[in-house]
Amino acid sequence: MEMTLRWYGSRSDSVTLEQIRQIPGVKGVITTLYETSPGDEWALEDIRALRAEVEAQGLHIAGIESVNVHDAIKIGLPERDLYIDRYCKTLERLGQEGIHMVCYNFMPVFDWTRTELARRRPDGSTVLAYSQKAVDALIPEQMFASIAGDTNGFVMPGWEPERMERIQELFALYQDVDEEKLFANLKYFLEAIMPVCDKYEINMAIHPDDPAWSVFGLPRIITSLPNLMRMMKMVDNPHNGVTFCAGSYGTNPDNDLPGMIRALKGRVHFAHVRNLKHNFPGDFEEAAHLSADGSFDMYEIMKALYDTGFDGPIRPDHGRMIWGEKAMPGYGLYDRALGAAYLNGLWEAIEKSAARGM
Ligand code: DNO
Repeated sequence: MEMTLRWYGSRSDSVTLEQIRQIPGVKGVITTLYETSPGDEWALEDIRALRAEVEAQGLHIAGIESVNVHDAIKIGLPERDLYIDRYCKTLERLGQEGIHMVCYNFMPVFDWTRTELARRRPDGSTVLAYSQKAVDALIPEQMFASIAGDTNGFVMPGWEPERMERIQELFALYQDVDEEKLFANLKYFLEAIMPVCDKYEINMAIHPDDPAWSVFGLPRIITSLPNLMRMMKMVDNPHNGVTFCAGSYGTNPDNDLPGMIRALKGRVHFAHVRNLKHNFPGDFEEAAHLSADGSFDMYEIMKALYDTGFDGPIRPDHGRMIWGEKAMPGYGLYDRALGAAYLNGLWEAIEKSAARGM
């Protein structure tokens, strides 16, 4: 595995490359062209400039999160072929620039969903949280407004204001898309991009739906092991893989996280490892990475990655806001750096125990 940190680029992130390279063991960043929109074809010179900027700090681009998929592809509209074509061109250029892992998602309308961006915990830190009761009390149009005040002035990925303005229109377009249709549209997309992935050795890593169930009646399919196995078999190519995001799958306590990793052996191309605390059914909040602070056994998650020979990029995921930092919710420097150090420690212990036959 390679420890990395997500970085939104110098125009959008409060965290700098100079800071990232001082986190022990972090040599790679996971980044994107944050100013692009889903459906854009990425220009080679923009990819090159991003790469040069990262490499000038002695780091490298370990993968892209995300090259977003246009809604026409998810809905299956006639213009999807045009957007797939652009997606392929983007993949081709990333491959040419030595980038071989691309994270994306197939969630309709909303990317990840939280109802609070700054829930206060007893130690004074703040975290992202989700309450099903709060979602049930909202209509989708209110969702964005309800969290907009807590973003610390940052544009949250997946929650861009332009996107939120089109919510009603998007809901109407998804009206006839059920789970079966969404699976079929995902298959169509994957089959179309696999030849480029084969040629440029690009590992596609689908991000789970977060939370791992339907929100506002929209279909969501990347939620559980049976659905993942269906997706892996549906396009049985090693480049069709997953982002194992512990925090997203773990929203559903029925998902056995280490068991899922083991079952997906060889198809986990990217890992987001973080912890959550389940308070009661339908209410969870994010926690520090440490096992004891939340509901997951982080050792077992890292052990499953180790045992299955995981060799892709890994990153600590959403951190708490601590020590007075003002950053994009979930993406400050301090708690993610603590997370990286902790995950590196678990990995070193697992590796050494294995070498000693323990
Ligand atoms: C949230 C992230 C997601 C993720 C996308 C991948 O913090 O994990 O926004 O990047 O779903 O396309």
